[in-house]
Amino acid sequence: MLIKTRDDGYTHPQSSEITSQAVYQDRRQLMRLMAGGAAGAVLASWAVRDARAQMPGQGTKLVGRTSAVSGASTMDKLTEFKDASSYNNFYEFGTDKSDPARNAHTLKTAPWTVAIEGLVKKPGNYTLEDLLKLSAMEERIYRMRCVEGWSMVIPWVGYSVAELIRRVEPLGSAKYVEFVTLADSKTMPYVGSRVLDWPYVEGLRMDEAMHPLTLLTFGMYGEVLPKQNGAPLRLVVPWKYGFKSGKSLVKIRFTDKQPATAWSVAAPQEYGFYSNVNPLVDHPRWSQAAERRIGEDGLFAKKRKTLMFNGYEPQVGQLYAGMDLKKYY
Ligand SMILES: Nc1nc2c(c(=O)[nH]1)N[C@H]1C(S)=C(S)[C@@H](COP(=O)(O)O)O[C@H]1N2
Ligand SMILES: [Mo]
Repeated sequence: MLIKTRDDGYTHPQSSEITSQAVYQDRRQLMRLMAGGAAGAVLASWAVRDARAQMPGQGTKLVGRTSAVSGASTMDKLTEFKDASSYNNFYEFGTDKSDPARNAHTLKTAPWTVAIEGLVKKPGNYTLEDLLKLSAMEERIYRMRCVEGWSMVIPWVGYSVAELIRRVEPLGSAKYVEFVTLADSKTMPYVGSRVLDWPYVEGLRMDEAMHPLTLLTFGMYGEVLPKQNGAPLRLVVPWKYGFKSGKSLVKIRFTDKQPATAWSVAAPQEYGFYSNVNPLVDHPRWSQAAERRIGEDGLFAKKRKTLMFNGYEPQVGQLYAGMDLKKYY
């Protein structure tokens, strides 16, 4: 196992700066679960790091387990935790970038179960505890490129969703995977609003879901996910626009038909099923050739060029060999 100490000056945030007391209790509970899981060593060190980060004045450096998945990490400078946890899209909690951080405290993340349904040999309800123990956690530093033209670089913690998919044994007839997220109007103030059809649904072709880069994500910056980032578990698909990465997942369904996904239903001419990051295919209302890196580029700073498949072309390009990406946007 490779251990890497960060040398870019990144300092772990004090947990008191980012969590209220109630959230903090939840978090401790989860940390205990994680430390007791099958992935003992990695998770224990994660818990220790978390504990160290809570001591005032330690300036703890983040130590991460480098991902075993080829191409899973980038050398780009990390986005500050405070930016990654305060500038969000999570429409269930409001459409303003600052709404999720302000409103998501009402989300109840325990107990939590994920239903596995459809064309699969082992359907059923899997608890968060089951899922935490299912495979070893890795830290992967991925770029996140939002379709609106901004990007971040975030150290996510999780494992390839392929690990889960293999365990539940999809049938040969399963061609797509649908990811359904929580829609609880009691705790999510914008569920019921007409911006989108709820629940927020996303989907991937089976081979995309099975790709090792596709991360079932439980944490970021060495801690469990903040609620505004999709606690207690979400998907991160780094070569696709951010909206493909559904937050607060409650159902994973295997199907033989391409799922009707939230944004492609709301505005089909603007958002397709594939939504691969592609600087050569513009959004009908704006160019996708460049992006602004949150926290790094000032308002008047030059944007950076957007990379094909968000820079993951060597890993995922083959999935789309021969496809017309202007047609399958
Ligand atoms: N359930 C749900 N998941 C969601 C969204 C949402 O509105 N609801 N927004 C998406 C969009 S548009 C983006 S860019 C990413 C943002 O993830 P982040 O806030 O963790 O950076 O989450 C995606 N996942
Ligand atoms: Mo987005």
